[in-house]
Amino acid sequence: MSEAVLFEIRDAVAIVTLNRPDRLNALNADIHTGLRDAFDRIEADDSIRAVLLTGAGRGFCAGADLNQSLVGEATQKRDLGESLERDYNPLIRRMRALPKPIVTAINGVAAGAGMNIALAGDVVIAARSANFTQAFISIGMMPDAGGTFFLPRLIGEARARALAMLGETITAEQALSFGLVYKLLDDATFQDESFTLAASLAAKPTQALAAIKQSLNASATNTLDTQLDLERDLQRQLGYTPDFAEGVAAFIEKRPAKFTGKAA
Ligand code: T3D
Repeated sequence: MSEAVLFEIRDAVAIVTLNRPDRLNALNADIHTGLRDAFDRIEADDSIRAVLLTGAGRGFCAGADLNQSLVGEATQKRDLGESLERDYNPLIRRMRALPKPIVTAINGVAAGAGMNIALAGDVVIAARSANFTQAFISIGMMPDAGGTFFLPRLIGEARARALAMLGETITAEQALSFGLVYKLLDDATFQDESFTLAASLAAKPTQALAAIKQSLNASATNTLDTQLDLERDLQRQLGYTPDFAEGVAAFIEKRPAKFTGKAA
């Protein structure tokens, strides 16, 4: 595993930490390799039931590393699509398709693709001191890493277009009021509370979380009819899981449920 991404498993949570704090965790080849390795492990290990993705130091992620990935090419034509195809698009696809919940914990600045990777999470939380910018326009680019998909769906066309075109920085409070993040946590307790939230997801019925994720992903493009059919099919599968039986039994017996996350 690359040093640029730290990986730890605790209480069924995979904690993935972008770890280039002096560069605000800007994405270079080492980080992309580390993320690929991390998701390989997360996908393969059934004991991992939730993911916490965060950043070391005062940044979450400043987007592509302008010194390494994009440097020295100002006078040359550059195929930016190549790195999207190789690194960014597979990452976003894997995050959305993963049948386990991902908490993106935005501990500090989230810029460019760093902001959009954060938005690809299932539960997006931020420290009160965090800030956000679709920085792309400042260097003659457009939002990538799913930004043009997530932004209008999360915050509507008007705000999406303005954020993308103006490239302004918004505060965590603004991000909350726009609906970009689920909640803000105090800086002092951010790390601990982020983990507690991820651990609470890891203790929930994993198959049901996977079904929620699959159905909400699909609802972006489905008709109501198709979505109703999908809900029927997924709910049918959930009815056969041990966690459904456990949840109902625990309710009747007036005790806390103990979910295993196992499939039917
Ligand atoms: O081929 C491809 O890869 C295509 C894909 C592209 C996807 C993208 O993400 S494009 C967008 C790239 N990101 C940016 O344009 C953001 C650039 N950074 C900034 O605008 C600012 O640094 C921030 C708004 C993120 C934070 O500002 P601030 O004032 O809090 O911090 P700072 O002083 O600017 O940065 C601290 C250090 O991090 C500084 O280094 P130094 O001076 O202490 O040695 C700075 O150079 C470095 N840093 C920040 N962002 C990047 C970076 N180094 C490399 N790449 C960065 N993106």
